[in-house]
Amino acid sequence: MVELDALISKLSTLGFNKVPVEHSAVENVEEWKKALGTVSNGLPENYVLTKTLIYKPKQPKSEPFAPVVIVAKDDTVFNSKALGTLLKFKDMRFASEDVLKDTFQTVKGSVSPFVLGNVSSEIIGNVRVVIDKALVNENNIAFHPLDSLRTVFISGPTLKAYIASIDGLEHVTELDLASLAGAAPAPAAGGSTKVAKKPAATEATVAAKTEESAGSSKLGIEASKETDFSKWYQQVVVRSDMLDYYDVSGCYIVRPTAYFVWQQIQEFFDAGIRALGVRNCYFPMFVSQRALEQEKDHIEGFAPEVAWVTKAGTTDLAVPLAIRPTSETVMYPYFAKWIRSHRDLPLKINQWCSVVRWEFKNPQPFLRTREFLWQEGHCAYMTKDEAYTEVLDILTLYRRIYEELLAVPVIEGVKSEKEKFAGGVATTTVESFIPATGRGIQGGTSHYLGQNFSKMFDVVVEDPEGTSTDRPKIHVHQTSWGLSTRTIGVMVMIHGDDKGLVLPPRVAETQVIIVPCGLTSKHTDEDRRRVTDACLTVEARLKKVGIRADSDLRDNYTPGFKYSHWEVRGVPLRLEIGPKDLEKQSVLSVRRDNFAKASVALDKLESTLEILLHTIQDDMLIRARKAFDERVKLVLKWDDFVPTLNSKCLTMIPWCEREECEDQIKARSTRDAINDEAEDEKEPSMGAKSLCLPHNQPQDPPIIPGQTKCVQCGHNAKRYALFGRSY
Ligand code: 86X
Repeated sequence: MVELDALISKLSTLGFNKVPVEHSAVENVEEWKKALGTVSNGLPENYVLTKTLIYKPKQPKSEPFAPVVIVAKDDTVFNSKALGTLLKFKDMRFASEDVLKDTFQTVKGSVSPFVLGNVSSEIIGNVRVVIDKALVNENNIAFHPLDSLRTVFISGPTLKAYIASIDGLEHVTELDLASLAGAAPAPAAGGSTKVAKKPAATEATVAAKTEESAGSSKLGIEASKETDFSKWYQQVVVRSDMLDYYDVSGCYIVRPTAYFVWQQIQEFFDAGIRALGVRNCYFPMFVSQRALEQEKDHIEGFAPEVAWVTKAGTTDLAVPLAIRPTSETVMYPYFAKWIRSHRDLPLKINQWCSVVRWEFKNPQPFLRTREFLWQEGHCAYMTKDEAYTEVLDILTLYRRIYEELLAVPVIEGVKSEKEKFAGGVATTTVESFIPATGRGIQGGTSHYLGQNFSKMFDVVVEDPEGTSTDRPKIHVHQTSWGLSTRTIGVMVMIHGDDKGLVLPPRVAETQVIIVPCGLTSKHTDEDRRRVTDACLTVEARLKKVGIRADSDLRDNYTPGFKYSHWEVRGVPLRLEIGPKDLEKQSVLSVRRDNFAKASVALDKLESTLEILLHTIQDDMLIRARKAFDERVKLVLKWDDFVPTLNSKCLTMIPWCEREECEDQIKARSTRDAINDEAEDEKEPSMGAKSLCLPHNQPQDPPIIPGQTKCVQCGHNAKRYALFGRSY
């Protein structure tokens, strides 16, 4: 696809010397006028708006596909039938959305002459371009470069030079389109019958209608990650086929592409915990009211989120049943039953399941959903040390899931008193960061519960050191830990780009997509078969060495369409195979993460691609870590704290660790409180929380006990803490 930067630099070689003007997305000329009316900088004094219409004339099957692209002044009314006659086409019809996307890689509402740059070499020779004479002497002609969020103003000569620069484009005509108004077909010789402009139900009306209903064809990504992050995220998760919306608010369908990622996480984690002696199991999803309330204290704050089943058919249940929001109250009564002697310890179990928390905050695919998939591990030990060791072992596994599978860097640490799980003694956490919004996000938690729950649920063993007459009871030391499908949302947010999803190879269901290309009408069926065979051979060779490869041999789609199709879906590597590649005994690889192309010799196919996939995986983590590191700022005085947050960064501060101070930090960093107008309504205005006290403390400058002061309150600082606005 034509890229904005490339387009602008090309235009500048053709006499264009302005920058594109940005505005809200527009779907028709009225909205366009309005949007430009709100632009304060960069608007020329006089300009004309345009419409670019694409037709697919009805043709005999024997003729090659010949779309017609009309570039006209927005208020030019013309008769398409007359134009058709002129161009020797019987029946002019608007091109379908399929043609827009397959041939021009665009969608309604974003069509401009620049989509000509997307047309494949097989088709471009048959495309007819008609330029409205009313445009050619204009100085500032408005077009959307690639999407409807921007406008460029170019001159008539630049427009013509651009069109002339398209390789292989042969049929370009300038026409006085307005003269084609009226019902009568114009004479075939291109003579212009002057007929008064007639507001007939001609193309102008039809075009306006189609532009209004433009919306999206739901294929490519229209929103920009940079300027409209939340819309971008929604489009990416849906259009990459990761997820679909469901008719229960806050609930989403996890589709195979995303579920595959989850299964890779499951496989890795299951192997990890098995090595630690943890066994999988499954407990019921229902909790009786009595059991749930057994740990009333810690449940209290959560009560509004608990979902209840109260009926079977029309009959009220005798006792309503809660659906587990987490399984402490489900499991721990059975810990009490199963654990009698120290020989029953340690007890280490994990379950993969879904839980339900009926939140009322605005839901977000993967990040905040009313039902979500997770694993919850629950273990019981004789001693604190054993328990705490496991807490940290699990945290390491969580970090490795993020870093090694999802290519997402995290910071390990421990939560503050205010942010820890209230039912436990200490909460350790892996914290990640979404650069696009500047917000931190908790990635997973591993708790040391101490003896709090064992006291509530009476999970005890007899002291093995005791005598036969005096065996005091010892409450066990417990841990619990959980990681959810939020992982997937974090991965999408960090790696995705304006073309869609970018998957790290380790979690991509398809790691390599093979696309045949370079076949033109000049090639024989034999050539075609040779290319297809080569694709299938390459696929088989890759599968044999464990690379998840697939070929896209659909014959009703152009290579360009297939490229975008797999780009939106995040496939890490594309192989293009054409007749010329086969002559050279090589194929062309194109990386999804940075679009780098390389020629791959067929005799080194397997080893080269194994290395390439590892390189992509590694580069993605390196790139993400760099973006993270750049945005964690050491802040040593309060005056820098809020400005740092406002520049979409996290802060690392010497901190006293007092809850009162944390409350003050939150209050003082809320935008309202500081009267700082949000530049973007969608930016977080909430105050900062402590995200964690990192295990890995900054060393420079060191915290000197009794000397280093807390950045906010001036009390003695204990450790560095990571603070930020967060999800
Ligand atoms: C806290 C604690 C803990 C096992 C984990 O963080 C990892 C896996 N559990 C979960 N928590 C609740 O206890 C809770 C309870 C109720 Cl009733 C609720 F509606 C929501 C909850 N959310 C979190």
